Amino acid sequence: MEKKNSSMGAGFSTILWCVLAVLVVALMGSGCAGLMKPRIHRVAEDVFFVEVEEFTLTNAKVQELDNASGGKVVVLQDDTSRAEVTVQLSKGNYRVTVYALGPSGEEDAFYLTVGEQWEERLYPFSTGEILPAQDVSLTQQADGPCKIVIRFAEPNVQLDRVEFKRVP
Ligand SMILES: [Ca+2]
Repeated sequence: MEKKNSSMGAGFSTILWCVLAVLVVALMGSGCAGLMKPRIHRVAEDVFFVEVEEFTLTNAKVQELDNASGGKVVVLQDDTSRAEVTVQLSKGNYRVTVYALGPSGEEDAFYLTVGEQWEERLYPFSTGEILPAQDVSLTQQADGPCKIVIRFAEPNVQLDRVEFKRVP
């Protein structure tokens, strides 16, 4: 009887340890995804950018590119691909601009969602070099997080960086 109890106890504590281990791994995993802050590259008092290669990437490839900011760009592979990041913004108005290289007119479009706003289909102003796409206006209602999501629209688009410019 005593023996049975102690083996049950051992089994129970083993289960507890397993549950604990799973929880720790899950928490660490979500912590890395949720709390990891992108590096902010400030270029002026009211302008900074984040590298797309430092976003959380799903089904996307990081490539080296000499002229790119940080020497790297991201290529989304297909409809399931996305690049997302959460930045902390002070309350205010911003223009958000994605810099990207589209090899051709059929390989330059992507979808951008800024905060709670509608998703927009964008593309750089021209092809063959890293150029800004149309900027998106954002009003950040309070100091806090703003999520940026870039999704696949056309193949081979090379996404370099996302710039935030504070505007009046
Ligand atoms: Ca880059």
